[in-house]
Amino acid sequence: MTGDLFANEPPRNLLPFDGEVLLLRDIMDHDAADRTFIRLKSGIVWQQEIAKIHGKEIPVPRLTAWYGEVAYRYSGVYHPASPFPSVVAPLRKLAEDLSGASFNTVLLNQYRDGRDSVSWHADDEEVLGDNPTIASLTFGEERRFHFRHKKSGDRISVDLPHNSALIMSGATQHCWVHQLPKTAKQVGPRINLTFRYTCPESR
Ligand SMILES: O=C(O)CCC(=O)C(=O)O
Ligand SMILES: [Mn+2]
Repeated sequence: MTGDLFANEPPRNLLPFDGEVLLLRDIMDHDAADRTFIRLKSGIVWQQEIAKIHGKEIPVPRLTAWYGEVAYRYSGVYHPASPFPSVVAPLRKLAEDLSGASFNTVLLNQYRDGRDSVSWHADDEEVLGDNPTIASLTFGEERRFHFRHKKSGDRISVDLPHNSALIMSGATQHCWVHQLPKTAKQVGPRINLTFRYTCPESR
């Protein structure tokens, strides 16, 4: 499969050191990708999470959903195990085929417009294990994504197009932080799914 997909342009590591990040384009047939976006947008029960910052309750600037075979505590919110919906199950299989890793949990983000964002962070929680592989699928509007090295401050930017996968592995989460900043441009919605393997014994 990957042989056909990347026959013309094999993906190269976007990071100069301390990790590996590959951008895979056109991960499925164009019509299937458009249908997947529509099904995710209307078929997922999207949540507006509220973060407590210095005692103040602030709506998180994006909509989220979470599914997984194991329970998970994220930003102080307990998510009981809940099965992958029918639109997400084949995307997990695709993410596994593309990355060669296994995933049992997924976090979905919907960025409604340019005011939605996710700020600097690394997905380096203990329950994700050492050097986790994370497959991050994009459908909908293209947005710019940034990496910043935790020690040197080096920065890398990459535009994440519709129907693409960003595969992050090796030391990426330990050595780099990432963000999806707001944009002043008029942009439509973007949906992102980050597939992860969460250690069940760490619940
Ligand atoms: O929207 C993205 O591309 C990334 C989201 C992200 O970093 C996360 O959910 O941890
Ligand atoms: Mn992340």
